[in-house]
Order: sequence, then C-alpha cells, then structure tokens
Amino acid sequence: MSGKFITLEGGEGAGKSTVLEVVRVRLASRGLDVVVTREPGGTAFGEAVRAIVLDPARRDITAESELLLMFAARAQLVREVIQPALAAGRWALSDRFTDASYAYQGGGRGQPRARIAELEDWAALIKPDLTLLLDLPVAEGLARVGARGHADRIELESGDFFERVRAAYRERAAAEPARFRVIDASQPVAVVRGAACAIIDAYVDSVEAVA
Ligand code: Z5A
Repeated sequence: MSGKFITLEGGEGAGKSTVLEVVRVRLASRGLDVVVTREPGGTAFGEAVRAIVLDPARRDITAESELLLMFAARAQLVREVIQPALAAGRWALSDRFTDASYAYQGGGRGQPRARIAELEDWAALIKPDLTLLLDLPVAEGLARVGARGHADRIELESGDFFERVRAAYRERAAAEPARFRVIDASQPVAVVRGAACAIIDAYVDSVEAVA
C-alpha cells in the first residue's frame, strides 16, 4: 500500500496536539509506519523559521514576509521529510500544513488567495490526502490557550483575526468535502478523540479496500 499524507488543522486551542497522538497510535495499530511532523517546523531549518515567526518580540514581520517564511519552512519539510516518507511507503501525519496558510495568511492577514495558490504549486508540491479540521468557537479556543499564561506572536492577534481564520478554514472544508472531515472540537476530549479514531479507521479501511 502506498503512503498517505494526513493533516490536522484548526484554530488556537482546538486540540490538535491532543488529537495528534491518538491519531498516530491509531494508525500504528493498523500496522502503518507513521512519520509525525508539524508546521512551521519539522526540520532543523523549519524549527529555526518557527522560532522567528512565533517570537512575540518580532512585531516587524510583514504579512508578505510571514507568508514566505511559512512556505520556506514547508518547501524544506516536503522535500526533506514528507516526500521521502511517502516514497518509502510510510504515512505522514502533520500538525498543520498549507490549509493553515490559506486560513491565517489568507483569511487572517488578507493575503490574496491566488498568491498562496501559486506558492502552493511550486513550493509545497503536495496536498494532503485527508485533513481533520478541529472546529471550535474562537472565544473557547482563546480561553483554552489563555490559560497557559503566555502567547506567541500570532496568538497576540485580535478576536476578529481569529474569526477570519475560522471562516477561511470552514470555507476550505466546504469546498473540498472529499478531503476534509470536520470535528466539533467543543465536545469533551474523549468524544473528540473518539471521532478522530472513527475517521481514521474509516479512511484506512477505504485505502485498504482499493490496495
Ligand atoms: N501558522 C500560520 O500562521 N501559517 C501556517 O502556514 C502555519 C502555521 C503552518 C503555530 O503555532 C502557529 O503558526 C499557529 C498558526 C501559525 N498560530 N498560532 N499561534 P503552534 O503550533 O504553537 O500553535 P497551534 O497550532 O495554534 O496549537 P495550540 O495553540 O497549542 O493548540 P492545539 O494544539 O490545537 O491545542 P492543544 O494544545 O491540544 O489544546 C489546547 C488546550 O486545550 C490544552 O490545555 C488542552 O488540554 C485543552 N483541550 C484540548 N481539547 C479539549 C477539549 N475537547 N475540551 C477541553 N479542553 C481541551
């Protein structure tokens, strides 16, 4: 069976980190060899970019620079980690990918969709096979991350910014129903985890059925 690429997306505090581990374990229990990564990050170069873009002291970064930095990290991650994994028949699981650029830099910052699509074509190269979108009211997500007591550069944005991010994610999910599965992330953790496992089981079954 050839490797598949699965991504987790959602706004602040939606529970991606919480769900990531349960998805990884579920895939492994199906006998799949899984590479787990995150964005921005996942490579030495990408983690260096992450430190810059999330640094709350870097108030000077322009919307254009931010978009290019996200794709610089992504170009490296795809070529260094994801493509080699898929080529070897492994599965790749990423905490965020290009949909986050459409949501944050497109929806949040107002960067033109066509510009992001162009970058996607030549820098990202690949699209996820399956994307789990953890959807949560903005206020609830911000309350969850606010409990941490520290905010990164993007978390310092306004509620309006995160409403635009959420709307952009939901728009993308509606436009690509075959790839997206939307989970109501306001449900208790156990329910969200159960929903993620059911989606993964059904997806792996469907892949095995055509293999
Ligand atoms: N970004 C971008 O702008 N453009 C891009 O192209 C890419 C990324 C790829 C990455 O930061 C930032 O980069 C991100 C988008 C931007 N924006 N910011 N900031 P990150 O990876 O550090 O942050 P994050 O992706 O937003 O993750 P997060 O804030 O840590 O949230 P999360 O992983 O989705 O949630 P969590 O850590 O699993 O849960 C948060 C808390 O809620 C925690 O205490 C949990 O115990 C609790 N939780 C989780 N689920 C539940 C439920 N169901 N009920 C109650 N409580 C829950």
